[in-house]
Amino acid sequence: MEPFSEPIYITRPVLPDLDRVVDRLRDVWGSKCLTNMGDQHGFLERKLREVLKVPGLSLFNNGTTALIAACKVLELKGEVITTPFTFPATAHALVWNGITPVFCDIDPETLNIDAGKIEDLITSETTAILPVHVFGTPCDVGKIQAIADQHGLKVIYDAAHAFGVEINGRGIGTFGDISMFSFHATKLFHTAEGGALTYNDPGFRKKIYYARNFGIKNEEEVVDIGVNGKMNEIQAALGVVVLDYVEEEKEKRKKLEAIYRRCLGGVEGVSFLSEISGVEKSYQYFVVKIDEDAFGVSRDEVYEKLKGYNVFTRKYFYPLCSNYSCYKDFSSTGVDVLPVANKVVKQTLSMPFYGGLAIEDVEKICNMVKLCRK
Ligand code: T4K
Repeated sequence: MEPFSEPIYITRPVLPDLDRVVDRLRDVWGSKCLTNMGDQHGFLERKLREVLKVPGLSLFNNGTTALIAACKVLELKGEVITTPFTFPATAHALVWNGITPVFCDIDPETLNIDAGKIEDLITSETTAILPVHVFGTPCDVGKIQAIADQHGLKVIYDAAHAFGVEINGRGIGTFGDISMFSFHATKLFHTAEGGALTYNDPGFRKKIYYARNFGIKNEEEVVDIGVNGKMNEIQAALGVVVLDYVEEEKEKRKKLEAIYRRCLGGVEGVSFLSEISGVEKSYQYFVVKIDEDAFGVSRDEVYEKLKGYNVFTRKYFYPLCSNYSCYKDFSSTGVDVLPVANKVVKQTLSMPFYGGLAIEDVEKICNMVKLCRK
């Protein structure tokens, strides 16, 4: 089969009509305010509160800074239980706060933290649970909250992939104490770089404000040790325009997902992630699992062979955080204590998935996957 003439990546950013972005930037120029919580910032915060169905939302310059700030606001210390199957930012945010990440194994169907294994990891040092809604699939929020309540722990969700996810009509950002969203260029909704924290408790708004703005209260008072986590007006203006394209992008992705499911559904050794009833999905990623024994070739071979066809998939989230050189000496990182994560991370492959792909492109990619078999 002929390779694609142009490289196909796992994603391409939603790029709105440039004239519309320029129009919005004219407003920014007119205001002479480029950052420090101007009109675009305020407008985007209000819009996102509605779209995400959350009572409280504070914008940040990226998701990682937002997560670091959330740990500070919740005054976490000691140990926090999290997942090894995630992007480095999740665990790093803890260590930047002087906290020890304790890695918990994952559920093989959802790839999220296995809520049934959390309690065994709780010690007198544990202050919180930091689960990730991996690839936008919601965690077992009910069970996680029950554990947190019983042991007096905080819950921060890394919802970087979960834009627009709802459980029975409830915004995903309303679960736990605080949730973090990423608005990086690779996300369904983006501001080039950006992020947000969402929360139910209105008391967090001021604390988060200080955490992202040097702790400045007024010209003469600095009341907390904050960072510079502010989203600027150009990012916010871009976000306001991108937001208008999200539903259309989601519809396109829904159609592409249906093609993947139809073309790869019956293929032995290829499986998809579990779907949960009552969940409005994010359509952020489309991930397959390759079982080497049943499929005949490994995930790594599929990844390499697809490159030969000019298709650049990603092995998210390989390697596991627990296997990074900076974490491998932590006590919770052994392969024996994280058997599911260490197995699954060799099987998952994030496929090209963005509205700019044609249905024929996805059909061709699926045929290429089938041709990878020996
Ligand atoms: N928690 C979780 C669970 C996360 O997944 C992330 C970020 C975070 C926290 C932290 O949030 P942020 O601080 O980033 O807001 C990308 C993203 O940079 C990262 O935001 C994301 N997760 C992660 C899963 O993916 P890379 O290193 O894999 O990206 P990169 O540059 O290789 O891009 C992937 C593909 O996208 C490229 O092959 C081509 C395409 N692309 C990328 C960019 C940046 C474009 O077409 N245009 C672009 O501008 O991390």
